[in-house]
Amino acid sequence: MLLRRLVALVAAGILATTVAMIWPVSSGAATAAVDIQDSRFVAAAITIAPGDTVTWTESGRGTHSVTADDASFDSSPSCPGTCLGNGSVFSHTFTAAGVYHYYCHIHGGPGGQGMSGTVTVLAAATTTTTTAPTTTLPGTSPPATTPPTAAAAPPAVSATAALTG
Ligand SMILES: [Cu+2]
Repeated sequence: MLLRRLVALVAAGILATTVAMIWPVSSGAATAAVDIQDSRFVAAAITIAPGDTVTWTESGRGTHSVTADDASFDSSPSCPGTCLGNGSVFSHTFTAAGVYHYYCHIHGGPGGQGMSGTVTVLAAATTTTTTAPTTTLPGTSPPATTPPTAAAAPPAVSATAALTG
């Protein structure tokens, strides 16, 4: 009986662990994908939540870079020279809200020139909460809640009385 319950608990634990391992989205952070083509980013403008990771995958034949206007990230600081080639993947996690402009060292420039894109990171509080309207009917104010009175302490039993009784 007890053994069967224990086995069930262990089985449930293993199942939960397995699900957590093959299902890594449980943390809440998401991944957005941008395709690096010749010579543009697709989609050029994306919107994500704080903590999300953007993954750029090069599918073109030329070489490119993913370089932030404010230098907060750069896939290829020494590009031209060493750049992203076909099949290369670059990813960056955005934690702070804001609009991040980026460009390709070879085919673009800061300020949205040529091959460029934007990542918009929304403010942290993006969960929409629907507040139900509070209607107060006249004359139906709820009775003032009185805190429950503390239960009377049980009379102390005198040890001597018990002994002499
Ligand atoms: Cu490029």
